[in-house]
Amino acid sequence: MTTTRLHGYCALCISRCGCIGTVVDGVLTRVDPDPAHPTGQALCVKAKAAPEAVYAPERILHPLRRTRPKGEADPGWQRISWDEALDLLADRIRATIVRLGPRALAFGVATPSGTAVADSFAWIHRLAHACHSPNLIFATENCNWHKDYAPAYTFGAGIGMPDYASTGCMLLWGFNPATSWLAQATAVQQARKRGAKLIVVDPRRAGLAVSADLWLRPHPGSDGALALGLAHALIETGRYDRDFLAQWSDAPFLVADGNERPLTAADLDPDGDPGRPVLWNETLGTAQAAPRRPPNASPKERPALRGCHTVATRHGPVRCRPVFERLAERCRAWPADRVAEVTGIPADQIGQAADLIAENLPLSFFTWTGTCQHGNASQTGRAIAALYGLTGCLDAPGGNVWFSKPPVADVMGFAWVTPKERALTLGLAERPEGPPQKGWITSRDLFRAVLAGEPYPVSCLVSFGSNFLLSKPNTRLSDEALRQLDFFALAELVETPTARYADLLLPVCSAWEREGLQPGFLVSAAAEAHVQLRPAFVPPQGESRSDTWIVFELAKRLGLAEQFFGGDPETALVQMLAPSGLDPEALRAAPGGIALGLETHYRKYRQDGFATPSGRLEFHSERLRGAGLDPLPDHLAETPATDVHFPLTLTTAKWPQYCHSQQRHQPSLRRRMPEPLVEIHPDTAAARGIADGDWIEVTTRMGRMPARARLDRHLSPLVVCAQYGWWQYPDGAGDANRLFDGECFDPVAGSNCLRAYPCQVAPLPPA
Ligand SMILES: Nc1nc2c(c(=O)[nH]1)N[C@H]1C(S)=C(S)[C@@H](COP(=O)(O)OP(=O)(O)OC[C@H]3O[C@@H](n4cnc5c(=O)[nH]c(N)nc54)[C@H](O)[C@@H]3O)O[C@H]1N2
Ligand SMILES: Nc1nc2c(c(=O)[nH]1)N[C@H]1C(S)=C(S)[C@@H](COP(=O)(O)OP(=O)(O)OC[C@H]3O[C@@H](n4cnc5c(=O)[nH]c(N)nc54)[C@H](O)[C@@H]3O)O[C@H]1N2
Ligand code: SF4
Ligand SMILES: [Mo]
Repeated sequence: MTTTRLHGYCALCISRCGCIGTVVDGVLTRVDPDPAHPTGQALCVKAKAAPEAVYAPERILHPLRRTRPKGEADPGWQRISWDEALDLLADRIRATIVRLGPRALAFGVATPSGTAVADSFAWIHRLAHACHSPNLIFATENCNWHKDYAPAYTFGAGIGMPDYASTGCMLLWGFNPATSWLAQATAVQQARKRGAKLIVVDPRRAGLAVSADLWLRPHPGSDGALALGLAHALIETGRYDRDFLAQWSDAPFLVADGNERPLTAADLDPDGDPGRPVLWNETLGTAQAAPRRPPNASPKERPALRGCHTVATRHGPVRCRPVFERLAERCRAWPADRVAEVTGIPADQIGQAADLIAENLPLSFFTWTGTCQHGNASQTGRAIAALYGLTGCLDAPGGNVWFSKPPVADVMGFAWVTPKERALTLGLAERPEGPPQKGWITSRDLFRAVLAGEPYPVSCLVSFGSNFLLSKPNTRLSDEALRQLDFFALAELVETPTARYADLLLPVCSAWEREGLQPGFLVSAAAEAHVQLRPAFVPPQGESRSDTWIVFELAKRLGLAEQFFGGDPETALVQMLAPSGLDPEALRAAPGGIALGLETHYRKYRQDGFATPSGRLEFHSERLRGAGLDPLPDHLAETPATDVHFPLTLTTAKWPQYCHSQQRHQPSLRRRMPEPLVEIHPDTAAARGIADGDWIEVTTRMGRMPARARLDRHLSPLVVCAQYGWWQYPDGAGDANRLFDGECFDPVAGSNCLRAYPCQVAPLPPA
């Protein structure tokens, strides 16, 4: 018997937990934590079930071609060779481009935060771009957009990472790391042992909320009101970092009353720079151009943050207020009483939260899908970012920090899609400031193009994972569109409901059967400096191959070998790693990973400014105003609203046993969570004659979904929390996405209202 122990990391979710795999006579038998790894303190049940995932009888092990019409229960899969499969796919891609242009060809990819497709994410984008397709569908608008991209309107970058090692207070907002990001949960617990405070904002008392210093329970979708209310509590008591705001934010910049236009130096002087903002010098009592580079020239020239000032411009007197005054006014609309009314959080808890924050600086925060799967997600994100901006903790020790990352080459090839082609990205015209600017499209836009040819027809979809039928709202639309596609190729591990609409099914090996590069593990300065080339623990099962292999083989057949390093993934990896000074061989020789000697510098803005148009943290965004949007954060209630028929509010959340629609076929995980659950308050249940464990149904104006009731007295009686992603039941049990319409979405980002949707619950009628 030969036993080998191999260093690696679990690639199943964003946590990328360091691990050690045990292989006995070529068979993966177990996976354990690797405590020496920066994210290796613990593993969840999904990693421990790795052998089950590899050897699952449900795995697709050969390329398969459909022989029967779509919609029939049996696709009539015919086994074909890889050569046949790749030739067929290359032919269909070429034919689509010739007939309708590259815009008719869309690519898809599963979420890199909840699958291992992160291994190949960049190469899949490179392929789409090399084909000149402007359309790539993935989950971003409901997933990472609001933490990684949208905050750029305020911070010039994503939210960064809490500096857990030295933070004073942590604010986890619609984020449950105990379920969704084990390495962050571990870091939070370590910080708490050190004495750091924890505030959790979540409609459910889930995960770390149980032991938090303060758990705030907002009504789903009301988070923007809470953020503005907390900001109000800090502003009105003067508990903000005035120096930071005056020097490094746009807080002092004057904006004209009425048209909301920021004044520029050109308003003061015909030779003034129209790109230079204007501030009110409190000492001199006059308006002046802001210094070209902060900090302000002399401490005596104190810029006003408050008040209303009449500025003598070239065109006459103009009444102006500093951005901060305007922000304060927005926040003033949210006194604790009103916030309490809208969020359901007692007013005194809002004061307590503000005190905890102000008395335990530095503050760090993390927010994820609890705030982003909403029709008002962009403004909620702006409000939370503004609240955070007040503390002056951004990129400061113990705040949210952009740790130094291992430098690797950007291989996505974004620039290969010409501006003219890029302009065709679906949804870009409607939401130019959202994900379409990166070529990422929503299911609604893609499926409309497929079904109605609006604004132009899309006929061919090539997707690397993703289970659109279960993960996107408006299941009916997804169903019709997938059926309607001229050609749909899907690279998958198992035959999902989405796969049943594929014309061509390509077998993908699991992460445990392939190499994967992780340049940086996110959760701390040390973790982020760690680079690892995860080895394959065992060879690919059957004829399954990695997504990267498929991309490179397909590229060669499409005549794109040149763009793909001669079609050789190894050469590509060498190129990708080159800026880091590492090469694949060095990494293979150090399977536990290599710690680069990267130093994290704090407050980098003092050198470089923020990556915003003004170089400062921006509470007022001219880019948003220019796009006809509100330049300041605000809170607007989501629609549709509850009514007599649907008086309850439906939200959804994740569970430790599964990622999205995956893993239900793995017996050890299924035993822990055998059936789909819906959480409801005992009073809500009792009023409807529902007992714990009963099968009930949740209905919305879109449809119905059966699930088992789980009573939870910590929930609001008005809130229902469902699971999604179950596809093992014929009547759609546990598939919450059939309950959401997909037509209620955020006007900036296109994110769907998946967390505050009017619903009703009832006992399941007898069959
Ligand atoms: N086990 C597991 N881990 C995962 C994944 C998975 O599917 N399973 N998926 C991965 C991916 S792709 C992602 S994006 C992350 C997501 O990670 P998280 O965002 O942490 O995941 P969720 O549990 O969906 O949502 C977090 C919390 O938001 C709360 N919530 C619901 N509605 C609201 C609301 O209106 N306001 C507020 N403030 N909170 C609300 C829920 O109760 C939940 O506890 O997890 C990643 N990790
Ligand atoms: N109602 C509701 N809906 C949601 C959410 C919610 O909270 N509530 N969360 C949303 C979020 S945050 C996200 S990210 C999306 C996720 O949406 P999807 O990305 O569609 O995620 P899954 O449904 O898990 O489907 C992923 C598929 O990819 C396959 N797969 C796994 N690993 C690989 C791999 O390495 N290569 C390939 N080719 N395939 C692989 C899996 O077998 C699985 O079938 O769902 C969203 N949908
Ligand atoms: S949290 Fe679980 S699934 Fe995610 S990387 Fe860690 S062990 Fe894997
Ligand atoms: Mo996600």
